[in-house]
Amino acid sequence: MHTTVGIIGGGPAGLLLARLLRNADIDSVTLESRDRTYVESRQRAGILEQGTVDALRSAGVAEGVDREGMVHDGIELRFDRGAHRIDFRALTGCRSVMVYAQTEVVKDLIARQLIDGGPLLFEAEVRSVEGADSDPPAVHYLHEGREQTLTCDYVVGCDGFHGVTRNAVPESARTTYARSYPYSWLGILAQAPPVYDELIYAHSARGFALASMRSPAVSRLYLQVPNDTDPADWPDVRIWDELDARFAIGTDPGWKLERGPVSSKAVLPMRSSVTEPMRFGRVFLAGDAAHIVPPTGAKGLNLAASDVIVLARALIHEQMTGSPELLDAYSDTCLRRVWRAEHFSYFMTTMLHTDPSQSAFDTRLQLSQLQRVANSPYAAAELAANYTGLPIA
Ligand code: RFL
Ligand code: PHB
Repeated sequence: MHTTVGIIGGGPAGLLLARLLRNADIDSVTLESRDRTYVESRQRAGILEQGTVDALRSAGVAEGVDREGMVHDGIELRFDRGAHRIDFRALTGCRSVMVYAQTEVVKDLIARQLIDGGPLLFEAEVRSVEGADSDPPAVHYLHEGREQTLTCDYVVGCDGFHGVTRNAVPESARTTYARSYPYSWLGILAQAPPVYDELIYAHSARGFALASMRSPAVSRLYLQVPNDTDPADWPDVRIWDELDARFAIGTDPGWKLERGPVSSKAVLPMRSSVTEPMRFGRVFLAGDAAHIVPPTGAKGLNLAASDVIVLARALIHEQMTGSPELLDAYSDTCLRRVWRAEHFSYFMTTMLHTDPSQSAFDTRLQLSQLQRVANSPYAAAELAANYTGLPIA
């Protein structure tokens, strides 16, 4: 089998790329190692920047987000037992974000691709990509018990942090910059109405906590926990009590989350990593395959979307004009935005979490930075501009 663009991975990056190419009449084949149910139910991100929503709209897959997405015009920061709102609209000239689960984005894209898109194969596990700098490169994969090969004009690795495409780039031609953090997140999904209509990011002496949501009836909540935490050590009641303690405000003992049945519980490590360049020969990397961020800035899914928006534009330009100019610029174009998001995610993470080795001096610095963001329109505007998303190049 041969195709113009071989896409490895059917997460948000791969699926959105397949759709953008389909709309421009460019052939693609998407190979996803997991089954459809697994991919559609993997609990992950929930915040879409305006640019991501616009891309879903222009790709014709925004019916769900337009019907069920919740526009958020700000967030709340809690620290020192006080609450401070960051008003995105006022600070950014009317920008906001949308709360719409990654699971729903993925379901919408899969449904549409299966109706009128290029082939999307589930349980098709890519084993290796060969000949990144040859024409054509070859993708070897296992599907329905058989070893198969797909040759492509271009291969795009959208196969996430643990994917195989990155290995197609010789080690001497790539550099990975990475940082890990001395804490993780315990994330839960709860059948309980969110207690507040915006997200709450809380700094506390007990560690960080985040209250997000998936719908008016479903909450998504996160707690900072030590690395290697076993979720089994966190029965539901312990999670709810800890969340209440971390979100505590003023002297109001009555401020409590609404509790409800917990339907998913998982520990998520916090890492930053960038592999450069994002292109080698005919192989491109996009989304988590090239870079990951700790989730505190809500950037992972949005970076995955902006990479493939830039890449689709470059592939379309090449197909229409024969000019490789935009493809040649792909890596540099994306990396500028990636590093900004890396910095913002690092900034939010280190401002809000308690490092187990942190001193009282470090805590004072965090509180000073939080005060600055809460009280200075300049500092707040910088946070709001990054959170709502900088322009896609
Ligand atoms: P994805 O979503 O990881 O999709 C990659 C896809 O590639 C498939 N795959 C392969 N397919 C074929 N052959 C192979 N050899 C393959 N190897 C892998 C995988 O099955 C998968 O379907 O990457 P993408 O598309 O770049 O999208 C990025 C976002 O998913 C990611 O940035 C965010 O969701 C980050 N993230 C979270 N962000 C949040 O804001 N809140 C969260 O709660 C949250 N949870 C998470 C996360 C990222 C995680 N990982 C694994 C990095 C939880 C996890 C565990
Ligand atoms: C989420 O809803 O999953 C979410 C929201 C904001 C973040 C991270 C995760 O910063």
